Amino acid sequence: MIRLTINGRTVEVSDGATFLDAAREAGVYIPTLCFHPRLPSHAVCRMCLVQVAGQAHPQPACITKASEGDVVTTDAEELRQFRAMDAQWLLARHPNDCMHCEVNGACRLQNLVSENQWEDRWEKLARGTERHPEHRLTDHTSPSIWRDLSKCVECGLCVEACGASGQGQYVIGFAERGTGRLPVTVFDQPLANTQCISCGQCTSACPVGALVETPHWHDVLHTLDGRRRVTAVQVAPATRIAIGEEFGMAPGTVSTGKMIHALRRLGFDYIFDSNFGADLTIMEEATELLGRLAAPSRHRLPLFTSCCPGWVNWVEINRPDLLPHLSTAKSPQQMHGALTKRSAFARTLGPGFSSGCEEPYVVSVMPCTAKKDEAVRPGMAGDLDHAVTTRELARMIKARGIAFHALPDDGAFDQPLGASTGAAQIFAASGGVMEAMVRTAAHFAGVEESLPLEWQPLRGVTQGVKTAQIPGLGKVAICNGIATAQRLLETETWRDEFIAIEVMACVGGCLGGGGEPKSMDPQVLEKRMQAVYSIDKQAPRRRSYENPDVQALYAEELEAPNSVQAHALLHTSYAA
Ligand code: HC1
Ligand code: SF4
Repeated sequence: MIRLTINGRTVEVSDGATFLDAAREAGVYIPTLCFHPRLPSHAVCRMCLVQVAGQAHPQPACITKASEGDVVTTDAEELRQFRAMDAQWLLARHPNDCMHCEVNGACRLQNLVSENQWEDRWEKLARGTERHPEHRLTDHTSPSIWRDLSKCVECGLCVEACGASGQGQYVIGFAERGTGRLPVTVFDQPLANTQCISCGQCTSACPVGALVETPHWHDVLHTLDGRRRVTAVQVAPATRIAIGEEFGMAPGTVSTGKMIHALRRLGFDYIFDSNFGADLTIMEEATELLGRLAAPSRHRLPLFTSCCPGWVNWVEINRPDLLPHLSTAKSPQQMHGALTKRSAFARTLGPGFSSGCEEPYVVSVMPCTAKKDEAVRPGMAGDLDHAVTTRELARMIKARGIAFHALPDDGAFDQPLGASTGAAQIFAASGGVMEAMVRTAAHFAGVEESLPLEWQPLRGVTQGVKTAQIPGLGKVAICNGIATAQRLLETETWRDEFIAIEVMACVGGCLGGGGEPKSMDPQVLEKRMQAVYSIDKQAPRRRSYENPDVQALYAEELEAPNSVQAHALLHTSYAA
């Protein structure tokens, strides 16, 4: 351990801790902009400069390691001057349009300006205009991600999140020097023309509004305000355990009931649960797995899960030879949307769900930016109208002045498209789709009695491959993050070793998705994951085949998993 003093307070930290770590331990606030707890720091913003006794120049607290006996000052007038000068440089090149910015109220630069009363330092200068004319700074070509590089603060967090420290996709990298330096795509192409998989991890890392999810929440509010059709919303399993963070609640707080009340106040007629779709996905996917295991040829094994659209995008872009391995089952979002819009099952809900010219207006709330892309992809476009992120839902709630924290936590989903099991809830965590599938596949294969319900080796947020041997079925693998999947697919053994592989593009699974609240808590993924498994633990039913409304859907309309009727509504195809 190391003992040092910060602003007169003595604090003990472990070897290797930075001054920023030590300050947090001592309860001392140091401003930061380019720092992110889960990505490497490059100390480019200089907001965290501190004075260390005996050193001639201030040091960046985010990368400078503490030493025994250090005496550190964080709030000297000289440091305030340095920070103000750096902020002036950033602000001079930043557009003065906070009121219209997608991250207004959630921007770390805006917060710094407000905390330090730097508003008068906002004298606009042109930004690299010779090298980057205005039309090259904004890019709205992707269905999932918008870029506005005029807002970029050059922190480099998007480059890290997309590249070596995160997704391993290297879609974004720095180009140029000096005032022209910007994180651009390869050959400065619009995002839609690149190998971007739409995962949104760059938007999660961006501290400002340079990278955001393609915003659809304005359209949703507009439609709700002028409502002429029945409106329905479905909510992903990962949203209910994170939406509270947008309203100051601790990571891992389950706020399902408050969220449902908020959606009703926004004006939705029906609040459904994507978890119903997740149970249905398991019925289809488990049946598909057993069918492939029984087939004479192994050429479609191992089966790859297909509910993560970032992963599906990656396969289509990078390894079209693997497309036959993907489950043809649509994701829960798409299954649920297709059912809400086009099934006889939903029509029993009444007028507005009727077939013919009027379909209900259907929205999904997802922790994921790639779900926007999935909602418009060929073969599935039309299953729903808009996919918004958890962050966008928070913006809608704030825009309508709904006091989220004051809402009662007893809201309930509408039925029958709102019933679900614990197996559906664990979809939100890396390993959860596989664990849910094992629970039902084991039942279908007649080996359930001898197997545990919970599979601890498949759980956890640690990056890497998790595996388990399932007696009576075979060995399964989980790739926690797209970079892990890439590494597994480079091995020789994956084809023969596993019967099924789950891939979630984002580390942690959907609970770490690119549309979840941005968090500076280093433990945020663990806390959200605990919340997911606690919901499963308390659920009265924990296996997808036990969902009574899923059973009713098969009995009344679809006959059986993988039937012709099920294929027409619930399955899709892929293209290179
Ligand atoms: Fe997911 Fe899924 S779990 S993909 O992780 O299969 O986004 O939460 O909604 O569709 O149910 C995301 C989460 C989500 C789908 C389900
Ligand atoms: Fe990279 Fe994902 Fe951002 Fe695309 S969405 S640029 S793949 S981090």
